[in-house]
Amino acid sequence: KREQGFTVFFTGLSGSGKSTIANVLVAKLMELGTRPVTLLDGDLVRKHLSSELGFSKEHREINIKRIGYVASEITKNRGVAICAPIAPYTSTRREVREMISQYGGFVEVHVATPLEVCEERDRKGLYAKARAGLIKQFTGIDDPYQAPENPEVVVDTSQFTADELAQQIILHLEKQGFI
Ligand code: GGZ
Repeated sequence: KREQGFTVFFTGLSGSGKSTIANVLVAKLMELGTRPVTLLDGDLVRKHLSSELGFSKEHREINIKRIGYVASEITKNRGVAICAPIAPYTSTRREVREMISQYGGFVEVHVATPLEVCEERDRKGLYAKARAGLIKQFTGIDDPYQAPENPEVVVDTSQFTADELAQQIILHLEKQGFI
């Protein structure tokens, strides 16, 4: 297992805190300084890698498979990939898991912030727009989110800070011998 690459794959609703926790995790892993760490955040992937895609089931699947492919290449080369898309479909997440597991570790992290909390925060105003019908196929409103059944880690953003949650993930990675 030593020196194996690995992927931490966050999944959760828009506004659940995926990016915030992922960014703290990246900083902590970089501090350890052992291996290169690559962040594949939902926003940036959509801008640079999936700019032609929308939010239909088909397009979300293509988007997640692209992220999975890049993460699998990083993992294969013994790097660390941190992915933070919504990834609402169980079957797509399973495919990504299978693709990556053949090369190294795969740690699925469910950022389990309830819809009501994400909507209440609504930091980008997207939920209000979705409720008003201005954004269609919005995850949790008029599009599905299939919660993972057996994620390696579930994080609870109502009880802990992003720093504490990133630390919980670090602990899991240590226990598994990835770091
Ligand atoms: C969900 C949407 C949508 C719809 C735009 N549904 O909070 P954000 O703004 O910054 O993150 C969300 C991001 C989701 O892109 P992903 O690539 O992570 O989604 S997926 O994994 O399903 O491919 C949100 C914004 O894009 N956004 N329209 N209809 N989120």
